[in-house]
Amino acid sequence: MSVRKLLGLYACSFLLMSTLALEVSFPQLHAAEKRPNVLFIISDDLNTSLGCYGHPQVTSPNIDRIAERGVLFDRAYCQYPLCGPSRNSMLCGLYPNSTGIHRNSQIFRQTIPSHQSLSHAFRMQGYFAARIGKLYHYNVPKSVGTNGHDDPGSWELELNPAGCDRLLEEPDIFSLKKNSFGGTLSWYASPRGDKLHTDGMLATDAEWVLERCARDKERPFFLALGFFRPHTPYVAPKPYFKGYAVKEMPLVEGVEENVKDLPPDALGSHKKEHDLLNDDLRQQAIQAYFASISFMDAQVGRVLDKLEELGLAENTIVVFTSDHGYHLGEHGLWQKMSLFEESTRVPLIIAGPGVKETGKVAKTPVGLIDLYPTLANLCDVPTPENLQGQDLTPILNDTTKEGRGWAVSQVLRGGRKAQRFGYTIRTPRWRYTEWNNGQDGRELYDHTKDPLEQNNLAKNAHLGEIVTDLSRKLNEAIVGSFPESGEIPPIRQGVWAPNLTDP
Ligand SMILES: [Ca+2]
Repeated sequence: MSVRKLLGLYACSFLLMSTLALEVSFPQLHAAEKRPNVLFIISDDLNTSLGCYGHPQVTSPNIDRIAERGVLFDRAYCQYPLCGPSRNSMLCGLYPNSTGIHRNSQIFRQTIPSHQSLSHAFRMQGYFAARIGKLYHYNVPKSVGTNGHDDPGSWELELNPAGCDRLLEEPDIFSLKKNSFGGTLSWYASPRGDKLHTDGMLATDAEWVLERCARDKERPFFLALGFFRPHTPYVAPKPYFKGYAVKEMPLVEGVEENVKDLPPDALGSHKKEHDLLNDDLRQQAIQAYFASISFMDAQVGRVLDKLEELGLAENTIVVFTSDHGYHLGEHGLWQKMSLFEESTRVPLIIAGPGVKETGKVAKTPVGLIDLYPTLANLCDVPTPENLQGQDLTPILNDTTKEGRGWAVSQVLRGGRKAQRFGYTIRTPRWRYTEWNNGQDGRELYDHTKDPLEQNNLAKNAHLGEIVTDLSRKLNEAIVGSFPESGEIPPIRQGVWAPNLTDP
């Protein structure tokens, strides 16, 4: 037999075996045209200051469009009010006690390296999975233009544009703390147009990826798009500032009176430089935060338009969310890392195939942890057995369904030697919080009378039974937030953990 014939036979049998392997590994590939795509949009540090969430001033016509054709979750909560821990939890479908990630600049491959992330599970079923911008943790703005603390195994394509906000304008940005932009309040009304900004470039890249996805009719896609705004620095093109007159920006009144009944850890996210704020600076900061939201919303609109133009909208599930909420002066706090409603509550909207109750609002508390099992179910993607969230599909079909009926969030206080957790549970009526197992204080708020959480009822004798009941519920949820071993997985150095060095 000639070498050529031998090679030919080998090639034939290899092809045959490859085809068989494909049949075995990807049994659903042939049904690809029926499987829905996923467009997963996440904004950074965005609270519910959106038109569709009833905000009286912020305009967000494009995110509102998603809500009109989907289900809006009115009580959706992050599991940890900080970028890295929240995103690892959401994308792993595990509580932070099970990912082992409670701080930024870490990735779950350091703690649970063999776990399949959300998009990894889609990849295993033949989906094309792409990331544009911030999905896992990124230092903003330092890591913009890099992979940040990304997990390469989650994606087939990663795009990291950097715009004028990162490359040109930093010397012009006003900041409460000199030369610090991402960690503190900082803002700038840019003279440059949308498409020169990082988030504008993200939308342009998303258009490009969608055009290529549209050509491949056989292969569904999971496109994850992580916008950076309204994370600090609040940089947006000037025209977006015009809709928000500085003097009309809302100031929080009566803070001193309000915080008297709070345990110190409840206010542990306060930063020293926030004491430099006066009312004028507060209003300027809020104006820039709102402008950044409207700018980001316009970029979301460009991507939605492209989805429609390409005829992809009908078979694409669109998710819009954020990694945690944000304070704008409530309880004297700014930014994130508290367990109050403003810091834990996130926008969450799911639209597209499989969502029956279009334009409806679901009131039952849910968590970002629920996204993984929900999207996997909607797309018939098998998941790891240890996921800890619930499938929201029944609520997408009937928004009066209660599901689990509560959501839990946690946060770390103290330095590495004195670290202790605070945990909070949100039910339809109550928020109940325990600091360091209750040893460092408790909080109880009745949302039917006190939506701004200004009256801590934890010490009211006549609510003793409520406190006992919620404490039991919270502590059961905490036990359930750990892996089967009961131990938080340690951070391991030297395991596969690429891209962990900041530029
Ligand atoms: Ca964030």
